[in-house]
Order: sequence, then C-alpha cells, then structure tokens
Amino acid sequence: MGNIADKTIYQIYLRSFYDSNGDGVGDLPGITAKLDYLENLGVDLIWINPFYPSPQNDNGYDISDYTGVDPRFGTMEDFDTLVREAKKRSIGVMIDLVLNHTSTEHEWFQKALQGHPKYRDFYYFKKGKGDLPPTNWASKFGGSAWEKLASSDDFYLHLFDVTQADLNWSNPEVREALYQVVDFWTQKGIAGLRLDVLNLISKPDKLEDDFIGDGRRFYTDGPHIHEYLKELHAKTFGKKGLITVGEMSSTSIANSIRYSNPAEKELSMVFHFHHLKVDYKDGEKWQLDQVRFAELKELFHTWQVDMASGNGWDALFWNNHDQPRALGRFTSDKPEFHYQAATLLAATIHLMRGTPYIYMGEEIGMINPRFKDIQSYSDIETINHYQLLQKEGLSERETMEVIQARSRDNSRIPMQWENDAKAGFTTGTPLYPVSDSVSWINVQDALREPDSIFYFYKKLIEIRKTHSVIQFGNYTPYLVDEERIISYLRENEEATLLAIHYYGETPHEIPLPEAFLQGKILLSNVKRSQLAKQITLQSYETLAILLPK
Ligand code: TEU
Repeated sequence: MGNIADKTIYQIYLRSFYDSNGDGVGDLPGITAKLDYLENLGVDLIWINPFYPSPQNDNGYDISDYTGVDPRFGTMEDFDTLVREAKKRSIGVMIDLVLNHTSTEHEWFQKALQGHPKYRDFYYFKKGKGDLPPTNWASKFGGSAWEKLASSDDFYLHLFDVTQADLNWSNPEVREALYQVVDFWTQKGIAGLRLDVLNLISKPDKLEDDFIGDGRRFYTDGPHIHEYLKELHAKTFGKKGLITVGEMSSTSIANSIRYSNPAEKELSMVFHFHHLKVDYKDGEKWQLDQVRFAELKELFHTWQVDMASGNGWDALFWNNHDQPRALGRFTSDKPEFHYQAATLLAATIHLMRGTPYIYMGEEIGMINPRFKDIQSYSDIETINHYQLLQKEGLSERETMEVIQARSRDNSRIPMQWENDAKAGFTTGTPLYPVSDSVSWINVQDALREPDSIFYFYKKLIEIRKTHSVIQFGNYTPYLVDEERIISYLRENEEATLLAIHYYGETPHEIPLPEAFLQGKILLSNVKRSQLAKQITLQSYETLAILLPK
C-alpha cells in the first residue's frame, strides 16, 4: 500500500462541497471542478462520503444499491472522470462503504420481506417477546434497535435508523456478496476505502438483553470481528494494496492495534472517537459539559504511546461529518483568535504519529453556524434528539442550546468558497442554510492572504512529507502536568521534534529544555523567532522545534 505515514487525507461531504449543476446539492463533477484547489493544498487522497443510490434518510449511509451512483450526485461516468482527473494530480480517491447495514429499500431487504429464505438470512429477523422486541438494545439514533414488521411477529435489527437494517455477517453468502461490492469499486481504480462502523459487524451468536448498557458491549469489536476483517482483507483489497480506514465506534486500544498492525493483515488504520467525548456529560452526547482537558490530553498520550508500542496506526482527526467543528468546541471561535485557534488544532494532530485527515472547510477555519430554530436542521439524529430532549422536559431554549452544540449538521453546511449569500457553493438554493460566517471565512480570502489558515495547513502537509521524524518518530508525552498544554517529543535517527500546543487564552510561561535552544523553529502560529530558557506562550500558541541529529 506504500507509505501511509507521509500522506494527508481530505474528507469531502459530497452534498455540501460544490454544486456543479445548480440544483442546490453538491455532486461528483463539483469535486472534479475543485481538484486544482485540493492539489494546491497538497492532499494525497480524498475520502468521499457515500454517493450510491439511497433514499437519503441518513444522507447516503442507507445504501439501496452498492454499485451505482445516485443521480442527484451524478453518473458513473462522472465518477470515472473524477478518478481519472484526480490521478493526474496525484490524488487518490477513497470511497466510503457501509457494510454493516443496507437501506430497507435495498433489493436484499425487499426480497427478505417477501419471505425469500435466502435473503431472510441476510439480516437479523427475530421473534419478539410478545409485543416486546427480542432484546432491549438501543438504536444509536434513539429508541429501540428493533422494528416490528407489520405483517408478522418478527422484528429486524437496526443499530441506526429504522431504515438501516443490519446485515448478518455470520452468513458467508452475505460476506461474499459484500466482497463483490468491494471488488467492483477496486476495479474502478479507487485508491482506498473508508469503512463505516466496521467494528459493529460481528454480532454475538446469541442475542441477549443488556442490563447494564444499551447493548453495545455485545456487538462492539464483536466475537468474530478479526476473523471477518482478515477474510475481507485477503479476499478483496489486500491483493491490491489499497489504503483502508475502519470507523471503529467505542473501540479499545488492544483491538485497534490488531485492526491496524500490518502483520495482522486487516486494515491500514482506525478512526476512534474517545477524544471527541471529553465534553459529553457521563458519556451522553446530548448532555453538555465543559471540555475536560486533562482527560483529552491523557487520551491522546495513551493512544499515541500504546498504538506505537503495538505497531498500530491511527487516523488523526478532529472533525468529520458527524461532529460539530472542533474550532469553537476545544478552543474559542471568536474572530480575534481564529487564526491561532485553527492552526493550533491543526498542528496538535498533524505532528502526531498517524495519518492526518482534514475535513472540508477545516483548512479555512469554518465554524459551527448556531442556527436559531430547529427548522434549519435536517439530520435524522438531530431531529430525533430534539424530540427526545423536549420529552425529557427541556425548554425550547435549552433544547436548542444542546442542538447547536451537538448537531451533525454543524459540519454539513455548504463549503464556504466565496463571500456571497450562497457561499459560492451553488447557483441554486443550497440544501443546507449558509452560515453568516461566510463573510469572513471563505476560500477566496484564504487563498489571497499569504498568512491564512489555508497556507498553514499546506505547510503541515509539506513538512510531514519532508521530515521523517513526523512520519515515523516515536512519541513521548512532555509537560504532562500543564493542564492546557498538549506537548510531546517525536524522535528518530534523523531528528528530535518538540511540539507544544497551548489551549489557553491568557499568556503562560513555560521552561524550554536547554538542548532545544539550539533547535530550529519548524512551526509557529505567532511568528515566534527566538527561543529562550523561559518563554511566554500566547493565546492558542503552537510551537514546534526541530533538533537535527
Ligand atoms: O457513524 C457511526 C456513528 O456511530 C457515529 O459517528 C454517529 O453518527 C454518532 O455517534 C451519533 O452520535 C457512521 C457514519 O459516519 C454516520 O454518518 C452514519 O449515520 C452512521 O455510521 C450510520 O451509517
């Protein structure tokens, strides 16, 4: 698969990236139109969220045909053109496959409903306990994970929306059918795969009630998961050396090492989410809390150190289409701190051990839009939880505070290309409302300003390629007692790198180790040019010092 340590991957939420035909929805030709922009940034791969035929109840994560293109996003020819044009610019295309579930509109599920025994066994159909579901498991989008069929006493399992039925991976025919899907896209010249909720595919042989949780402990990193991934690797992408990343919900370090250690022959790397739960109250996404920095730091350090010692490989990220923007979440998003805070977040993860991901708009410092009313939101999880929160007795104002902070739509609004009412995203009516921040956060301005966030990202991508210590250096936590500082040393045979990232707004003095006073400032977001035994960090300062050997 080549070196994954020198690469940076850019995630494109297709429907909101760029609309080429004025229907208000981003599309595949829209990505092709912006490839020069991505080449300028310097990214190696683009991960594109699902574009397959789908009723779009969960924005394409409810696939009804695995080997087609949804007409609202273009045609198969558009996809081929995109792959070809991207290749010309040395950019690989990473597609997003959802192998844990299909839409209930998928032919397989429809045949199952008609009573076709072969397809019945493609899913989890079980008898309930009278009117009660077979188990008490919860759907991740709220409510029960089981839905009763109108026509019989059977229920089917859906860990996500009621229109997303979980596939039965213990059935070899299901696995074979899915491998054919992977092969289909591999033959189209893709460079990689992002695999949705991949660690949920192996359910236990016996499905039981969970009396201490919502059921996830039974199917997360489930009993046959490593077996299935080894088979998937051997039968499909392993032969082609594709770059693969598994989205691993609530996983553990031990499992993540097995998923991503090359010797295991499973995947190239893993997404894990613990660092994005440090502002959940008691683990609850829909309950607000302050960011617990000590916990955040501890998580980064532990994962970095342990993954390295087990030869695992991390996907490094702050943002994606399911998360509110990190800017404004872990830092201020006020204009006066914009450049510093955005570049601080970027440097924090880009200098770590792993492969960094940039979520569209992050490279210009896009922020959460904080829409005032629920009508501006459309995500199914958001709407479900709006109703649940109201049922729990929260006032409209309290409910909206939670929605503004947590809704997945925060990152799904149109990419801000230009300062106009449609953000330069479309000539039609954009599918999502445009954020007011477009007046001061947009690509046009970012490209014009030599000191913009965009050029800082470009530099991060470049220095990862030119400094092997960033790619392969070992990782040692540093300044661990400073609550608001995430700092670490990276070291290999060529150099030592000291990175200091300060998550505070007031100036803060720290000592620098003697040896580094002779080092070179590789990166600074405050134009620091001098080093001294004691330095005073400025608001949201990031500093990286390189000491060649
Ligand atoms: O997400 C899986 C997942 O569990 C989440 O990130 C989830 O959206 C979040 O925890 C809810 O609070 C993946 C996709 O990224 C997401 O967009 C899909 O909705 C989901 O799978 C189902 O396919």
